[in-house]
Amino acid sequence: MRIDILTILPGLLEGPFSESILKRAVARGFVEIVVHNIRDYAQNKHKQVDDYAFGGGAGMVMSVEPIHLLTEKLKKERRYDEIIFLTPDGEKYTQKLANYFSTLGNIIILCGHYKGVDQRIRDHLITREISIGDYVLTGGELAAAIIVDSVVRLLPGVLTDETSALTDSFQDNLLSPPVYTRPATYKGWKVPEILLSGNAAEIEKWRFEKSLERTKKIRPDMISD
Ligand code: 6GU
Repeated sequence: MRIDILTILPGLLEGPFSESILKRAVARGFVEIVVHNIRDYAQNKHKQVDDYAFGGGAGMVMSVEPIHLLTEKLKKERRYDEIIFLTPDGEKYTQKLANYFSTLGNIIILCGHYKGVDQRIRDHLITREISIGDYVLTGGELAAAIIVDSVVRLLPGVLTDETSALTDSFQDNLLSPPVYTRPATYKGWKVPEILLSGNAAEIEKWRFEKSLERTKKIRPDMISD
């Protein structure tokens, strides 16, 4: 899979893909992540990538031209399955979308900023508009890191324990059960006896009950919806 990220703040995306599982996924060639600075495609001498909104109003708007030049260049090099715009007024991001994105070959992610982007970008270049939740970020970069993380860990071979993505919260529509590791007692805080019993069937049953209990309490909407 190849992911091209278009941003005016490439520095914000230097960290997230340089550690741990994502770093290894890149090093092993499971995914190629390319961050592009939109400013490199500005055609004016001040490298300006935004401008005042027609009709007035507060806030700058990201201009069509540099983003169009960049997407056209990329589209000449390969076919893209989706060109995603990250924006608080997009479709809500879920595990279902992460699963879908993980099946694709090449995607472009455009990080929004300021008051938004010129609507003509959304109308003519973008295939999907995504929000990661009902709150407002200063820009789409951190949302891009979240989406890339959630997608890349699903690529076959990326997780060392191949089954671990299958037991995720949300993958089976229940939150995960509590987990424990050694020591069995820490300053009087005990691990539930059942987990030390070696009875696999009973442990499985206990985990399911705990998942259900947690979900009913914290996310009843996940059960009743
Ligand atoms: Cl994708 N972008 C911004 N700027 N804010 C958000 C968001 C995205 N998702 C939730 N809030």
